[in-house]
Formats: sequence, C-alpha cells, structure tokens
Amino acid sequence: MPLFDQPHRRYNPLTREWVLVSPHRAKRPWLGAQEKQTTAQRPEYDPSCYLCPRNKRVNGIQNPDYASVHAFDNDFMAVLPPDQVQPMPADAFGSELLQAQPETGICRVICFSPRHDLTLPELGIAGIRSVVDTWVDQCTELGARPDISYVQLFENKGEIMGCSNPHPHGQLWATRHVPTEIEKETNGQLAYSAGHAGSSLLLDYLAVEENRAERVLFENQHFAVVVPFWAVWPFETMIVARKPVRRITELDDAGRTGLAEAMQKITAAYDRLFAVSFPYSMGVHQAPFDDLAHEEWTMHLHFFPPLLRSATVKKFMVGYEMLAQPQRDLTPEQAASRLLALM
Ligand code: H2U
Ligand code: ZN
Repeated sequence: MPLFDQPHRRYNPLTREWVLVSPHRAKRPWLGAQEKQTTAQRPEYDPSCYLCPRNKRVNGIQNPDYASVHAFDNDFMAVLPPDQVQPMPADAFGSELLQAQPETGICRVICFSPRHDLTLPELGIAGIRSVVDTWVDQCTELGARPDISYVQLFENKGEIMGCSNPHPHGQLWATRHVPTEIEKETNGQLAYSAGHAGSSLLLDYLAVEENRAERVLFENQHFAVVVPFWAVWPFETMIVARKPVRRITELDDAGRTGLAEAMQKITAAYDRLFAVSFPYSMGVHQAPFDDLAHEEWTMHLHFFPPLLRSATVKKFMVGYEMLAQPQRDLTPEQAASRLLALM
C-alpha cells in the first residue's frame, strides 16, 4: 500500500491535536441520511426578511435603508455588556471543581449586502472588500476597548449549518476572555516560535506548502488558500496571510483587497464543487486584542464545510469523532486536487 493510502494520523501544530486519516474507507457505500436541497430562487428583496433594508426586526427595530454592508447590535446577544453583568465570587459554587466566571462583551450581526438573493462569492471582489473593511472597522473599535480581548468574526452559511436566514450575513462576538480555540492556536504558535528562533508557524508552513504545490489552491501577493495537511472536514480550507500580519486591523489597502480576492476565489470554487450554494462555517482567526504583542500570531481564515460527496450527503462528526478524535476518509490531497480543478 502506498504510504498515504494506509490509515495514519496527522498532526495539527496550530491546535496540537491529531486527526485520523482512513483513505481506504472512501469507497464505502452510503445508505445514510441525505439532506434536503433548497434550490428556490430568492427575490432581491424579501418583505419578510429581518435583515433586508427598511424591514422590521423581531423586536420592532427598523433596519436603515442601507446600501452596502450594515452592522447592528444583535437583538439576542450571547454575552452582555459589563454594566449589565454582576461580579461573581471565585468560589460561588463552593468547590474548585465547579469553576465559573462572568463573561461580558458584545454581539453584532453584519449584513454583507442589501441584496437578499446574493451570497459572498456573488458579491464579487469589490463587494467582499466592503465586508473586509467593515470587519477591520469593527475590530479597530472593539479591539481598543479595555473590556474586550478577542473579536471573533464568522459566517454560518446554509440551513445545514443552522443558519436561520439566507440573507447574506455574518456575525461578530467580542468577549472579555480569549475563547478556547484561540487559546489553543496561541499556544501552538507560541510553542513553535519558541522552538524556532521566533519564526511564525504559519509562515513556515506556507513555505513548505509552496514548495510542494499539492495543497495550495490559490495565491496572490498577500494571501494563500490551502487545504491544510491536517484538515478535518472533507473540503476544509484555510486562507493564510503570506506576510507577518497578526490581526486583520494591520491589513493595508492592498492586503484587504488581496483577502477579498482569496475569499472570492475559494467560495466560488466551493459553489462549483457540487453545483450548489456551498454551506460552511467560516471565520477569521487573529491575535487576541489584549496587552501582549503576539509576535507568534499570523492571521488566517478557516472554512469548515460539512458536505462530503454531494450537495445532500454531509460528513457527520459523531461516534469516534465525538468520543476519541476527528477522522476523515477522503484525503486532504484528494480534496485539494478536486478544488484545484475548480479554481
Ligand atoms: P445566524 O447567522 O445563525 O442565522 O443568526 C442570525 C443572527 O441574527 C442571530 O444571532 C440575530 C440572531 O440573534 N437576529 C437579530 O439580531 N434580530 C432579529 O430580528 C432576528 C435575528
Ligand atoms: Zn433579506
């Protein structure tokens, strides 16, 4: 059996976790669930959509007649501002095994466009650039606040991902504490930098990938799109800065356009893969907005799409994945070659 056709596990140096790869299983028959596919044409404006311009939201607030990107405070925030949250004594639950802390911050919804019927790739590079500009503005504002140490930008796309509304939109959740995934990636990058004279894990990783060209899907001067060697989801990708950029707020004019172009390329290729508006969870990972320099950090985006072999068959992260470790059948190289043909 060729080396990579046999079961093996791969290491993710960012999170310091392993993924099990079982290439020989890819051909097994599928008699399981098929997702419903929604192909209904959407109108440019939907009077019943709570994100369309001029419409009323659930709580009665009216959206402005916005013409480009529009951000507003989420009406159902997962965290609340500090002045609405009471302090909590460290031993509130009477045991060191029952730890809790108050969490504070703010959640916002970001409408990517006034057009109800468009998705990110359909906004084109200029439209996505406006989204990137809003992301930068939001992070500049919120990152400067002393009560916020991290700003998570993300998009949940598609019913299959639990997205409640097809109107193109993302969210941001900004919190006092650094969330778990960011803490893991900070530690992974710190450990690598410490062992490699201060080098960046992801810049070094890109250099390795660029030499092999097997998993690199697209590059411009500022960003590269790559199927990570350690990818977990069938068609998972990353967009990685090719220069030292710790936070999205450091991107200059050309860098922001470079990011928009990379986002347009990969999302458009995704849509071509199964001839369906491709569902995913995606988001920006960047250095915390705390008081540290975070030289170890390189900003990047993750795309985690659930689809496996068609518009209606998704990968389930259950059983062994929930109890032991993530596992994949299709190899990252097979996924990369299929996506590469569609770029
Ligand atoms: P999804 O991206 O998961 O579909 O969520 C949309 C967000 O929009 C969700 O967080 C918010 C929900 O709280 N929302 C409002 O802020 N106002 C509304 O009137 C409806 C939904
Ligand atoms: Zn709408």
